Amino acid sequence: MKRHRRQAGLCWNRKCDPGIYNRKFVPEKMIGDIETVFTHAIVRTPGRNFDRGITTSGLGPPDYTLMVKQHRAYVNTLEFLGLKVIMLDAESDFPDAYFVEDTAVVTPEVAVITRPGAVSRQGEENSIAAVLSSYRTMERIRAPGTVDGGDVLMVGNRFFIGVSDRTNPEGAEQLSAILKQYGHEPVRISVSAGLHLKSSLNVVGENTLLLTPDFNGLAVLKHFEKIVLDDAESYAANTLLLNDHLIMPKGFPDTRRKLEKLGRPLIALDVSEVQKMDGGLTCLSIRF
Ligand code: CIR
Repeated sequence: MKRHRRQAGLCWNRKCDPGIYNRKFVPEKMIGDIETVFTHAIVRTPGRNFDRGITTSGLGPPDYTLMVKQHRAYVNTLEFLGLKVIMLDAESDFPDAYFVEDTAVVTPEVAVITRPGAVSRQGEENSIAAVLSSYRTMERIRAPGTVDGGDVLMVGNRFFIGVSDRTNPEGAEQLSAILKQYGHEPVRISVSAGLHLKSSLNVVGENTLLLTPDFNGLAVLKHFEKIVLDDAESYAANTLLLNDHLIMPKGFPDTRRKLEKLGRPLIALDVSEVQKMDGGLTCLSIRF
């Protein structure tokens, strides 16, 4: 996989709120040799109708003003980490469209536009394709295949693809074939718990995964170091490793202690309103 080296100190946003970070940003220490540096992110403003999105959380009605504030803090964090953020407008027909991650899988070589698994979300991908076509060769998942980007975890050249209620075997097959064409190694995992694969499994270090107990013991993960979450903190599995920093949801002290041992700068963001809509930190952006 292609690696990019960021020019130290040139691209972080000094205007963002430093209060949300627990360490000072040290550009020259930021990029480990083994890690991809992401330079761009696509995000979408949550619409006023975001509370009409799909949810099973049972956490009560979300608050729009708080959601916008939390989303802004998320965008500030991406900018702080050096990413150029491409901000799209809300889509009135698609209340879940700010969960942009589900609409594309982007590798250094190709953008695969998905066909989201929830019928109410099919069509969100069109405006994302228009943006990504300026940056990558384009491929598409076609009917009857469905794929949600939340089911796809990139670990270097390897792509774990969750087969879930949203990503069907046909979609996983199409995505695997495309990824192989571009030299990547797809590995399928059956998603036995949680909405998406990345609701339960994420990469937090070169060879280290953060995962819920449900996914511990999978043979395809046996070569990785693992941090297994306490059941009560399973939501924190959706932690995002981005440009050498870990972005985790606020309010999960046991997970925080475990992640601190990795020695990476840790940023905890309040995403209470996102959680109410079954989403998490990874879902809110497409990073490339
Ligand atoms: C949905 O059910 O599709 C949205 N309410 C939440 C999507 C979250 N996306 C993600 O985890 N990648």
